[in-house]
Parts: sequence; structure tokens; C-alpha cells
Amino acid sequence: MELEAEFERVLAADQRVEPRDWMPDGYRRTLVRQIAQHAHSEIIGMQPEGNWISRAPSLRRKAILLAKVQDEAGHGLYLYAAAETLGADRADLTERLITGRQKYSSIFNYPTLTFADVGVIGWLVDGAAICNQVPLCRTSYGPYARAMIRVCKEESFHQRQGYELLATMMAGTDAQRSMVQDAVDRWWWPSLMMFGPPDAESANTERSVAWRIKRNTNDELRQKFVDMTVPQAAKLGVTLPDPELRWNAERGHHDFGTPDWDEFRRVVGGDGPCNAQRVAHRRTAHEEGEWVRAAATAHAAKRAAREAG
Ligand code: FAQ
Repeated sequence: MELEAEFERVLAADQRVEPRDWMPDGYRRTLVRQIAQHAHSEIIGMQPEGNWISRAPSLRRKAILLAKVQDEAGHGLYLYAAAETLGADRADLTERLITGRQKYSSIFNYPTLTFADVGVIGWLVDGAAICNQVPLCRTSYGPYARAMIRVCKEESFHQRQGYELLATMMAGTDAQRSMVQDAVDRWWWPSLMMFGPPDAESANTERSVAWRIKRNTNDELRQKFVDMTVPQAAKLGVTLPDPELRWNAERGHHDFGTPDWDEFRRVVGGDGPCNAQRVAHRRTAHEEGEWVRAAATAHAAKRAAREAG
């Protein structure tokens, strides 16, 4: 009881819960679920853009894209490490991902058809990720909050490179401009779905907000993203594909249309355009990396034996 009171005190004081502190089982389970999904998203999220590294239109764009995709690997690693502080086993999490028992963000199940998609992922997908992750810098679990601070700094660079890429294309030819508009049309609604189901259908939000794991609800963050993105779209000269999108002076926010939640459920359920390909690719990479893990384990064992003897 005393331990539980201390846990509640830490939350109420907006302090951080640390790995060795007592925490309710449900709090630990929720964190492992969210952090693992987040880590998996970063790792699977390397694939759509990775698809364009070898075909980037210049050395500069290739170097930028390579750095961005590499950052995503780093984010995945920080997050797996944060999950490990809760007692999760990294190999087990990977196994759950490649056997379809754990989720990753719906957004990465859509294909990247042209180089404009790289810009739109930076602008919209990283933009949505930042909106969602900045409040997570104040999440109640210390290692997750600290990982988010660094991740957010890198995501800001990602978002700006996307916007800059698109601004460059929009200043180019008509064909380039229509390529950008086509990419915006395809990615806008999936980006809104990144924030999760509407609050009324979100099974976890109420509990997670009470535990201060989530600092905002899904709908609050979705609204924030729309409000932030509309002026950027105007500046770029692209149209967001939503006829219901308009400023509502009374609310002080933009009104917007309803995402296709049936599509969201299908994609999360495994039936999106690229789900099978994404998981198969991850599984192959894992299997082909077996020798590296074996060599690293053997090396660590030899070193430990040397140090002991
Ligand atoms: N996709 O009750 P809620 C990035 C699931 S950013 C798939 O509302 P919760 C950076 C949810 O897990 C992307 N599944 O759930 C990058 C739950 O299922 P469960 C990753 C989704 O957790 C950029 C069920 O639906 N960011 O990677 C989605 O309270 C560019 C009911 O939903 C994060 O993970 C979805 N979109 O709220 C990388 C941020 N939405 O587990 C490369 C941290 C919901 O009960 C390139 N996560 N579900 O079986 C969060 O903030 C939360 O987990 C939410 C969902 C907001 C995503």
C-alpha cells in the first residue's frame, strides 16, 4: 500500500517513475506495449524511405535520406532499450513483431511511389510524429521521456528536410508540382490515422492519461496536427484533400472530415497495401543477421571469460 501511495504521489507531483521504482503491473504492461509498438514503428518505418536511397536524385539528397533512415534505426534502439528497463526482452519483442503478435504504426503499410513521397513523409509523417512525441517528453516513465527528448530533436530535422524537399519541387516544373500534390493526396488521411482511433473508440487512452503515460488524447493531437499543417500547406502551395477542411472561428480550430476508419482497422489488422511485404522484409533481415548476433554473443562471452580469468 505504501508503495502504491508513493507511485501515486510521484504521478500527482508530475515527477518521473524510474525502473527500480514500484509500479502497478498494468502500468508496466501498458508501457511495454506502447514503447514496443513505437520501437517497431521506427524500425519498420525505415523501409518506405529506404526504398528511395539508391534512387535519390542527387548526392545531397542521398546523403540526407541515408542520415534520416539511420536516425530511425537509432530511435528504434533507444526505444527497445527503454522497454528493456521494464523487464522486456528485446529478442522476444522482435519475435512478436515478425510473427504479427505486436503492432507497429499503420502509416508504414503504404507504398512510396515517387520521390515526392520522401518529402511528404518528412513533412506530414514526421510532423505527426513530432506532434505526438513532444508531449511524450513529459511522459511519466523516466527512460521513455528521456528517449523522446533526443528523438524529437532528430524528428525536427526530418520534418524540415521533408518540407525543404517539397518546397524545392514546388518551385520546379509542372510535372514536379503534380507529383507533390499526388503524394499529399495519398498520405494526408493515413497521416491523420497515425494518432489512433477517435477518443470514443480508444480502449487505452483514459487509463494511459490517468497514469500520465499519454499527456493528450488521440483527438486532441489530431486537431493540433491539422491546425499546424494547414498554414504550411498554403505556404507550399498544395491542397489538402479534404473538402470539409475550414477554419472555425468559434472553436479557434480547423474543422475537418472523418478519416476512413474502416480502412484504418483493415490496415492495423494486417490487410493494408504493404503489411505482408514489410513484415516479410523485417523477418528476412532478422534471419540474415543471425550470424552477427551469434558472433557478438561469442565475442562477449570470450571477453567475459578473459576478464574473469
Ligand atoms: N497504427 O487505445 P488506442 C514514427 C492501436 S511515428 C497501428 O488509442 P494507444 C517516426 C493501439 O496500439 C509512429 N495501431 O491506443 C517515424 C491499440 O491496440 P492494442 C509511431 C494503432 O496506445 C517517422 C488500438 O489501436 N509512434 O515511427 C494505431 O492508447 C517517419 C487502440 O488504440 C508511436 O508509436 C496506429 N496508427 O494510442 C519513423 C508514438 N493507433 O495495443 C519513420 C507512441 C492505435 O491495444 C519515418 N504511441 N493503434 O492492441 C502512442 O502515442 C500511442 O500508442 C498511439 C495509440 C497514439 C499511437
